[in-house]
Amino acid sequence: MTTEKGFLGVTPPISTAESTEREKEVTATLMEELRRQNTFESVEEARLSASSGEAGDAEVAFDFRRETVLGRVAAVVKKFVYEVSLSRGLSEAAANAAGGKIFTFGSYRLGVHGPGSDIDTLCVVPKHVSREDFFEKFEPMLKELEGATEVSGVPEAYVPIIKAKISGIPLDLLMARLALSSIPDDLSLKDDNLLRNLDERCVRSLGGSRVNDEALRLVPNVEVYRDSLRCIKLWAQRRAIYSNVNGFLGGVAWAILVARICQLYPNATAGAIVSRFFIIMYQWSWPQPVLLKQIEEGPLQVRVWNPKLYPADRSHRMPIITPAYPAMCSTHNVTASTQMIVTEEFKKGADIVDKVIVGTASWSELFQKHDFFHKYRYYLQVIASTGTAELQIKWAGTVESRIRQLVMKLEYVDSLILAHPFIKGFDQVSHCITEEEVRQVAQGQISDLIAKRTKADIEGLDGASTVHSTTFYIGLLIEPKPRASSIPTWFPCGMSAAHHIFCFQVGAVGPRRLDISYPTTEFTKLVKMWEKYDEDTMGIVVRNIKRSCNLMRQVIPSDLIHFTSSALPDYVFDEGERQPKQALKRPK
Ligand code: 3AT
Ligand code: MN
Ligand code: MN
Repeated sequence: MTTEKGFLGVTPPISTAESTEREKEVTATLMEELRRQNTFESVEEARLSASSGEAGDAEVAFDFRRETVLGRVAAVVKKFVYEVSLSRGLSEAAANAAGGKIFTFGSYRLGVHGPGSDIDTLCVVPKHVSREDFFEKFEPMLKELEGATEVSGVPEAYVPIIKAKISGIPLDLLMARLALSSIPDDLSLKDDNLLRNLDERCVRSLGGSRVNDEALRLVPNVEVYRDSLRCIKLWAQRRAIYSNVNGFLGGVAWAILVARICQLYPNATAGAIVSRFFIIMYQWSWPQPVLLKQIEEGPLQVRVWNPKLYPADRSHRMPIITPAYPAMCSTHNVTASTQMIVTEEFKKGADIVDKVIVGTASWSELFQKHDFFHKYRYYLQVIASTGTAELQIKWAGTVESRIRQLVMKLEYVDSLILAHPFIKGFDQVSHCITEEEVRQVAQGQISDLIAKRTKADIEGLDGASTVHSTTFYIGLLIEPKPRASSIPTWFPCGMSAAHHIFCFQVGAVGPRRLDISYPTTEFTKLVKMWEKYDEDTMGIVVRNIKRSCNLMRQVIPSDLIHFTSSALPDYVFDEGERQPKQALKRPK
């Protein structure tokens, strides 16, 4: 796509040069590595041209299985609109003309999906079809579809959604009802005026699709963009910094960042884009925002991101702004800690890519697994528990969405440099035979005995129950002691069982406390304010934990250990990841 200015983006490119021979070479080795890493779905996915009306869409990764499923879903949407139209008294002809169309978004739309990806699908319906119809009529129709399994709607979500699996392929289905009497097959969602007079949920549902389409329109070369984004997504996942909810960057933010680098180097190959990506992002002068185009005003009475106007927007540390109206910040959740962590990863990435270019490192180094569970001496565990799988999803999700509040509170604690949230929780199901065991599990103390017990073992036993727990981790980086000391570390000096308060004390330098009882109690209060919180069925515990026990045993006289100290459990490590030395020393 050409523009009046002759370039895409808010500034002219940094360089319009073609990539060098070396950059072309590393692009080839990068693609090999991405294939080796299994980021592509299948061989079939090798790009076959498919024409489509939308600009920036000349090439689409074509995937026969997914396209077949989408074709069937599109037919159900049309049938659904037709039937609702008839029931509203429309004539046969009008009902037929009412249309209905699906749009994809997310990784599938961008052409960067992997074997496990879902298809994010937006169903667009005319004005006489309601959101209730979507859940009351469309959802059952979907369930009837051959090969459909696990169809379940969440109508009360912020973005209402139906999750489904059809012929083994997961789909996330959203719905938008436009103020039009019919939805023609050639409808485009580009026009901002389509958003007029819509329900907010519809505007939100349209958002993902409009943002992806804009990104594809705003990059100079879609194929280079896809390859580069595939690389950056894999890198961010491996480095455990791919997560919007935990204060890192989510898929939308990564997609925008890579698009911006593509704009700055319109003729570069993917290998060159990736190498520029790290150095530019490492040096970016935040909070200057990353924009793919100038922020536009539009027809709605909705807030557009504007740090001059809104203090909340001014507080965004790494603003990465969505390109479709209404412009929003995709990185609202970033905190001081996560910004530091992401910046450090940019630096590490830049160093590796430099070496790749000069030939002293291979791409596989870029995709090495994070070292979160080796990096810190102390960790917080946040344990959410309930008695059923269904309730657990909601409760754990609620707790997870509040974890960044805990991180922000921890950031205020003196001598805590960094609070590093891990990007995912760990789920466990424990079969308990006594109340005491239930209490232990809720406290994160799952003995080998409990861990080994199966459902069958507790069947029919009086007082037995199953506990579902999800444990989240926050790594704590504590300021080094003011004076050098041979006694290596902080150690726990106490814990109040009632409030899960704990503090640390420095050995040689004399009592200096790291008191994090305030942030942790505030946090538990906050999560309990959830409107569906029920103290009889939902547990929340925060406790501290050490990377490993033996470390502590070497330095702390036994009479100073006031509570059963715990080390990181084995399940956070991949097989063979834990240092064999440590594993051997761990007490049985
Ligand atoms: P995968 O390849 O599917 O893992 P993706 O980038 O497609 O990667 P998702 O399917 O999770 O990731 O999300 C696709 C888009 O859906 C991104 C965002 O616009 C929207 N989205 C994701 N999660 C939520 C959510 N919780 N609420 C609202 N929108 C969401
Ligand atoms: Mn997806
Ligand atoms: Mn999805």
